[in-house]
Amino acid sequence: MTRTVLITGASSGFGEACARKFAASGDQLVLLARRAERLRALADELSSITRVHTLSIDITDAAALEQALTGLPDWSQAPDILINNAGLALGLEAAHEADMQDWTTMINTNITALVHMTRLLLPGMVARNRGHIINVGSTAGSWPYPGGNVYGATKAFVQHFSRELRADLLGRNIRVSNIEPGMAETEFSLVRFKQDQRRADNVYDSTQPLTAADIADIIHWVCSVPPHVNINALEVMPLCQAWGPLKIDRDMA
Ligand code: NDP
Ligand code: 8X3
Repeated sequence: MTRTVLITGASSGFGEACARKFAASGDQLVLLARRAERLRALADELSSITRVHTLSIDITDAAALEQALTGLPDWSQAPDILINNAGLALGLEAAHEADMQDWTTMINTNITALVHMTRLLLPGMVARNRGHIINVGSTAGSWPYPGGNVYGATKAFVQHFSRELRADLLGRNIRVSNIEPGMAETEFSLVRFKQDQRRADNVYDSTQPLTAADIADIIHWVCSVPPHVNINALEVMPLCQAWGPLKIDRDMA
């Protein structure tokens, strides 16, 4: 069966890789991001194998989001799968030094826009009694690290919101899954460090991080298990990443 998949943050990284993966399995796509040219190039490439519609909007613009969804072409008006992937980290400063605007942007994108998109699509899924919401959380939602502060907290929200959705949707054929990746090489660090390429490269130096394709393969699989199976959460790290011991400051005594 051909599924309609709406992917937010489809202009790079996980979202772009998901677009390629779902297109390859014959699913039709609605792709959302701000960078129109990136989306257009991807749509041009994939339109030889499937139907693609693009929404070049800022997902934090509530009015633009609502308008874009009301203007969807007929074939794409009933998404079977929503991949809530658009998101970002900004900065790695300690909480007392972080930029308040960065915090606001992360909250608006990773929490408010994700909730808004979900609220807009969920009534249709409930009416059709069919759907799957994939939220892209992070290991940062479970495991704090210095400088993660608001970013990690937004992903903790996404983790718990995913569980709350499952509770509300019990008894319906609607699945909810939170995918929680660790270190993956995408444009994530370039965005976090505000286009400082050297700083971004340092994050992945001498490691073998996850790739966007790794995550797309996992999301595609989570959407392809039998309909009675719900993957609630899936945490994944590269083999080269794990926890360290809790820190102890021995100068404080
Ligand atoms: P990228 O920076 O490569 O991709 C982020 C995507 O989000 C882009 O397509 C970007 O598009 C889109 N986006 C950001 N802000 C907005 C906005 N206001 N409106 C519309 N689209 C927006 O990073 P990743 O692929 O790594 O990130 C995808 C998700 O995965 C994020 O939620 C991130 O937090 C999460 N994640 C990433 C990890 C990693 O290590 N890479 C690990 C765990 C989770 P555009 O700029 O064109 O708008
Ligand atoms: C992205 C992974 O560890 O940089 O969510 O926060 S991390």
